[in-house]
Amino acid sequence: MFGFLKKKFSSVIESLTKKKEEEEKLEEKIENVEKKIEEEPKSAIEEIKEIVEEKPEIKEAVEKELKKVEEKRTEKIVASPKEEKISLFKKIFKKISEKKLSEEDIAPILSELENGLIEGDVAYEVAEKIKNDLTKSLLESEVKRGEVKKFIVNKLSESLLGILNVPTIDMREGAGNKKPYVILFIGFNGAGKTTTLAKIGKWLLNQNYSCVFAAADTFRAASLEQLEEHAKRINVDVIKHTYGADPAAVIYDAIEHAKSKSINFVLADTAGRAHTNKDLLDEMKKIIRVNKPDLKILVVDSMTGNDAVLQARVFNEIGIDAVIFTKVDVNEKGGAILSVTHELKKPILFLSNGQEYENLISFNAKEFVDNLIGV
Ligand SMILES: Nc1nc2c(ncn2[C@@H]2O[C@H](COP(=O)(O)OP(=O)(O)O)[C@@H](O)[C@H]2O)c(=O)[nH]1
Ligand SMILES: [Mg+2]
Repeated sequence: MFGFLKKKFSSVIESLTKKKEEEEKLEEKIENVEKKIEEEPKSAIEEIKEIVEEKPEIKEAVEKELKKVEEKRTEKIVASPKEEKISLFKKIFKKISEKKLSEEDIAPILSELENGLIEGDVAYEVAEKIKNDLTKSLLESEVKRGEVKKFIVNKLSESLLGILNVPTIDMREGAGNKKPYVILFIGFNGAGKTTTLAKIGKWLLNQNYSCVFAAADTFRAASLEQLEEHAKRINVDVIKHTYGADPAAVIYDAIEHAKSKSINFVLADTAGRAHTNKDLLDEMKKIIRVNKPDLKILVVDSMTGNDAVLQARVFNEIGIDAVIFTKVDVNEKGGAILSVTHELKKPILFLSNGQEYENLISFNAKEFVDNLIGV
């Protein structure tokens, strides 16, 4: 699951850690030299020379300054008070310190991160946001010695959680206040609506809630039979009309049925045909107008890639309350999850990771992020 993004994150974390550690080492060396100037100016000069050996980009400038210092003769330096010594070396330290981690140093690594994210199906603006967040933290924050990797992992985690931490919704709480609690499953063809609906039905039954299915995908061939098969297997009622019937009326009947039998949940399947979005959306609007569902869940195939954001936008015209991503078991990338949540700002309720009823993971943003960045 999400192996591609995991690999990208881990390689970027390693590279950035290395860069930051180099910066740390340099800082340490500068501190040491500063301390030595008073007691052992000669060896301090030698150490400065060593430092600049590793920094070809500042070598010439520093050596020029060093020459000026040496021209004042080492004896004089030795004899002069501390302040004077430090001021003699001031320009040198400034030159060396200027070469702390700069935007230029980390730009290639962060571009690698951004490209990796985009390749991993993260939308461009989201990848850009993650990159900018990290750049800012790396350039602005003080990092404790030896805690570089932890720092980078935390910053990356903060940025991802900033996208994913959206107040969640618990349908079981909702059902405590309203009977029946009506859930609409919305999404493109093949996204996994019917399968996910059945899984949630089973998940609710396991917790002693009762459900009825509404077969409101009256469009797709075999859709009624598919839902009936699930209903039979887990032993719930299914309310259906014929193919071509008005889906709003099917759901209406299912709600009446639930009321008469005091059933907790109506789980309504819908058609995901996409040949004209307008037809589909008009049909959805009618379903919503007539039945006033309590929860509208968008089911998204996590493999959809960049198109996922477009899908989310199309369906959000009717107002989406929450999202479920399917097929994460076969998804190496996973970026659509970040992009769609960034777009909709709606909670992810579950991840679906297979075709069995129990393949349903309650979504936890922190766990998801920890898994992605290898905590
Ligand atoms: N591997 C995998 N397949 C899934 C998952 N969810 C659904 N599917 C499969 O995807 C296909 C389409 O699912 P379906 O529920 O009919 O989609 P719908 O058109 O949105 O109702 C079916 O073959 C499902 O078995 C999942 O989480 N993992
Ligand atoms: Mg279906």
